[in-house]
Amino acid sequence: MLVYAHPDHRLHNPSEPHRFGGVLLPPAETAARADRILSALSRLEAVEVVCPPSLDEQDLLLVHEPDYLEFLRGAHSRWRAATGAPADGEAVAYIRPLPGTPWRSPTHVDAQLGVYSNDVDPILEGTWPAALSAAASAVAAARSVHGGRDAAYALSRPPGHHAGPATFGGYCYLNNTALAAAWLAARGARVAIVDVDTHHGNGTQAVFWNRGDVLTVSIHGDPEVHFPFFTGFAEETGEGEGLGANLNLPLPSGSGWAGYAPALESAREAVITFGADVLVVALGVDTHVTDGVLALGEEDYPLLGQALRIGLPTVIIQEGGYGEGVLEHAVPAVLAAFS
Ligand code: Q9C
Ligand code: ZN
Repeated sequence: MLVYAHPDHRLHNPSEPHRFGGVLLPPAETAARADRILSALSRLEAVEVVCPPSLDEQDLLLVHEPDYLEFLRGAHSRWRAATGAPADGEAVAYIRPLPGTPWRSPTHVDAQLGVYSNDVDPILEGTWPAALSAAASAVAAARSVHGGRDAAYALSRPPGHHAGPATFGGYCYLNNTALAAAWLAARGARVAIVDVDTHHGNGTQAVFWNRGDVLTVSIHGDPEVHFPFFTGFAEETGEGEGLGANLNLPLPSGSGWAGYAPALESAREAVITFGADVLVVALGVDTHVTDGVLALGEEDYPLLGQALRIGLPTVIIQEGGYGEGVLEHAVPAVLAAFS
């Protein structure tokens, strides 16, 4: 398996705890995650690890709004100038516009943090270069598959599938999966995305909501009770040209392989019916029982890897997965079974 990984991911390594449901928790999405995956992958045979070339930043416009990109790039230094915070400070939104009443686009960075995010994710001094490096891995993997490779894996972090055209959230800043798919679609490919992260790929859904040339499928824990809550329901099928090109397969909280396997089969059928000529997999392994949303076990990840072999050129992008021992086992298990 060809693996793209970039060391700049370490520039985004949040450390401030945040309160979730009344409990103060340390950040789950840290630099250690990618290091853990990479050392586990090096124990697989036939793994070739390559540092991707720098992204052509024009490619970001395939997915993201120019004002959002300008904000992400400059937010930390503007926040320091406005607040006197130190270089290692973590900029987090504390105020947001209210719906239902007119509001003016704010010029203050604290207010802009609340316009561009819907969560408590921080912007650090190194968030922008780290997010760029994750996107570079995703686009490099897409490029190599476009160039004739059967498959490539991007060890992208921070992850991407919760980032929308102009929003960050759920640990995601640039939508790596959407960038890989949009890059391929811009070259004429008919692209299917299958998102197997345990959370709905809301950012990816938003990016392609009106597009008929990219199918978005997401299998995830019931958003009635799990992040991202507001989207991920079966009735969301896309709009305009995109009507019918978005498929959500929410599963009851705590579903194991018995519930998961039929959803995967529906996803496979949708990809084939769509007539895709390339597949992009958003590979979150937070479906593991220890993450508290779905309840896959160690033995299920080889089955997942096999099910993702649809006979299409395939780009695999890392999304979530956090639990001790889970990343180390599940990511190599999926890639080995896929290969
Ligand atoms: N117990 C990805 O998997 N919720 N993002 C935190 C803490 C945020 C997940 C709740 C979940 C975001 C890429
Ligand atoms: Zn997730």
